[in-house]
Amino acid sequence: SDELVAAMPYNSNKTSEYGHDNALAPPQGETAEPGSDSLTASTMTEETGTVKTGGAAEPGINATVSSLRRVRVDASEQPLTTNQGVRISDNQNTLKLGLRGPSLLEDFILREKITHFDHERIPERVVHARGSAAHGYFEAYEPLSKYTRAAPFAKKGKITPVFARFSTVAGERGSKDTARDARGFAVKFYTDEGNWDLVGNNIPVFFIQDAMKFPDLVHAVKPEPHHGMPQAASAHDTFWDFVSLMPESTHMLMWVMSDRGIPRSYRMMQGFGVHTFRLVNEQGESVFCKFHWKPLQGTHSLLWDEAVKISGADPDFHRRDLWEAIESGEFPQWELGLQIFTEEEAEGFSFDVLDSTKIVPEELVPVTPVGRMTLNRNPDNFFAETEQVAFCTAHVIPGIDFSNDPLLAGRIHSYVDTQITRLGGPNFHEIPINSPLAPVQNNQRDGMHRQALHRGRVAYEPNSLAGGCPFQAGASGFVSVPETISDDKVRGKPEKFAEHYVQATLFFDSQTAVEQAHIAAAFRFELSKVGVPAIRERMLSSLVNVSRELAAEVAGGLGMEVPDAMPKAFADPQSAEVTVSSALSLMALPGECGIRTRQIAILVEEGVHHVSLVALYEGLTEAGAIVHFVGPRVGMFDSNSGEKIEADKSMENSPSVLFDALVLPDGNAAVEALKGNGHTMEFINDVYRHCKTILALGAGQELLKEAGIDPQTDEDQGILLADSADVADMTPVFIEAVAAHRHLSRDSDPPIQ
Ligand code: HDD
Repeated sequence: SDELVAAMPYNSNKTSEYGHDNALAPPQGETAEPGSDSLTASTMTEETGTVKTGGAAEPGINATVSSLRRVRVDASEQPLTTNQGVRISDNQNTLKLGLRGPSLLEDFILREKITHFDHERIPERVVHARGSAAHGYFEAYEPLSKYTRAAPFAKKGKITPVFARFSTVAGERGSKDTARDARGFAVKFYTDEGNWDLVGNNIPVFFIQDAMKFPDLVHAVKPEPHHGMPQAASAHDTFWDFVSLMPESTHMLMWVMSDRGIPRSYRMMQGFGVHTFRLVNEQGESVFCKFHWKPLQGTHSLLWDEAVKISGADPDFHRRDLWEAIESGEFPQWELGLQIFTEEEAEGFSFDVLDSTKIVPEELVPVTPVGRMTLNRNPDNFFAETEQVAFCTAHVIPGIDFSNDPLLAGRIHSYVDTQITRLGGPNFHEIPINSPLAPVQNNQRDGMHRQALHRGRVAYEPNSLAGGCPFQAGASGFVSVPETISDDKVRGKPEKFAEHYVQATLFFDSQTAVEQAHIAAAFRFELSKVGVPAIRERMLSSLVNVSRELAAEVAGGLGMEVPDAMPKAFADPQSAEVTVSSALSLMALPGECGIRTRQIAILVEEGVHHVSLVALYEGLTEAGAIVHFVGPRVGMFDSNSGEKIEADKSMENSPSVLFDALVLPDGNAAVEALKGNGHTMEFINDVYRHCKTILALGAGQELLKEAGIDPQTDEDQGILLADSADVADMTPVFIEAVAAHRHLSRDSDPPIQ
């Protein structure tokens, strides 16, 4: 297989490419025990590979790479050609009659190039247009055969290749990453028994209960149709008009207005399948199930002021973060957990499990970890993979089935349908990123962009001319769970669907005080952008039903009185099993990642103290942080020892919102120069306001004072002072403070700094 790897085309710009010198690719054929730390260094092996897919994967090679290999293009040391493979001699000049004469129609080279260019764009996704994706694998902890025959859970340590795409919902393809929004969390499992897509969000509930309302919801949140504004924002009249008239949205509004609506990174958010699904075992017995992804990097969020500023400084903030982490070998991981419960248990719940605006509290049904996903390879080509990947909730495999959730039903239709416009026809399953590893044999034929060469004269079933093949798989195929239903044909909802507030209150009451304050501030911000007073008032009247304190806080922020509560559709609901759930607070999942991949800025100027900064740089880098020297400009600076320090970022090109922590350097001359630069104060002020850790070394403490921060009166653990000589002792203290993510005792509304 060494030869095989060597023969593979590779992208020389990618450090993590297989076959590349110094590649970060996993060692050949290594197998890791589930749960061991070396897991990140393993991919598919003969043993755990996909046996049913026309051969096991090559050792050390992720099977998705093999399936994409035939379409990878490597142009190194190759001549330019047309799409017909004809070599192009001149790529600069049109064919003309005379140097100053007219261009000739016969210039097929020009025409092919321009024509192709003219058709480069495809329609963007109608929602979730903005996204980023990566390859990886899922590894099962234990066989789950008691509950499901689904291939990925067939045996302990079994590995299934995946492709995961994260997205915002409302913004267009080129919009900013840090908008307040739900985030898509879609995972395609290339299983032995066909593709399974788990198309979820980072929020476990949805705005609406019935797919019938989806176009209305999306029309309301998208830019208003008359003037096309605002982009990637829910803070406008049509959205709040709609949701204030749809009290079933209230629970999800609480989540989106919480800090979960502005994650720090795609790597640091949870994922949820949202709907109740079914698991089905070999005997055809089924249980209900909810899917949860838990990031092993911890769950962390931005602050709103920070998110707004990042959207200007780096609209690709989340895309860059995911890409860079994977390129550097810091492979993000999520644990998959299941909430499993029976239909009988579900009947006893105070809420309806077919209602996607409700969670099943973890205190009622615990989450059982069943496996782990690792993303370890960036796509080769954004368009071919991230843009063309087609997730469909209808893509399930034997062992996974649907519940009767009416929102899910509409989705089962919508996703396949939308790809036909977006990807130009019914053969999108043949686009390499979408094609299953499991073999595809059926009698579907033709259509736009058909790739498969179906052989023989038979394209129907039953047949005798092809020996009856391909034949029906019977019990080894997908068999829907039988369900006896005798009822009226009706447009309506079950009774428990009419209760809209109990779980919104559960969510709010389960938050820490800081999180509650952020929720109130988010409602205030969003509603302050609403121009029609009646909409603000209606939304406030709905919030009264969630929490009078919340409604009062938001009303105060809008200069309004608290209105009367909105009449409830279901005045006397069954009492809830759970009234506070710590799992709903973001603070509940701190993660195990320390300061790995955290971005730390060390300010530099001419005359900066050399020894202390180099020591600190090394200590932090060793702990896995990404440390940048940030100057008034990029380039070389003379330190106090005469040695050079190179600034790879400038305060102009990288304001402090892009970093997780700040170091103010020692060195009198440097500090004097930094003091005179307006950018320095902005830099410090934002780090302070956003509750991040600041370490001031020696004379650098002057800069804190200059910025109006008095460390003596400030008791928070995120402002650290040290002499340059004490850097070695201070480094672990600093690391601990950065790992805390934020020092929220500093958080105030409005900000004091
Ligand atoms: Fe959806 C895309 C998640 C309800 C119709 N949806 C889309 C994506 C995600 C979700 C993550 C992007 C997939 C990707 O990365 O390509 N959607 C959800 C969740 C929902 C939900 C978690 C509620 C539980 N969606 C929903 C409904 C409908 C749709 C009710 C229609 C009836 N969603 C679509 C779509 C999209 C889509 C129009 C746009 C692009 C695409 O499918 O491929 O079909």
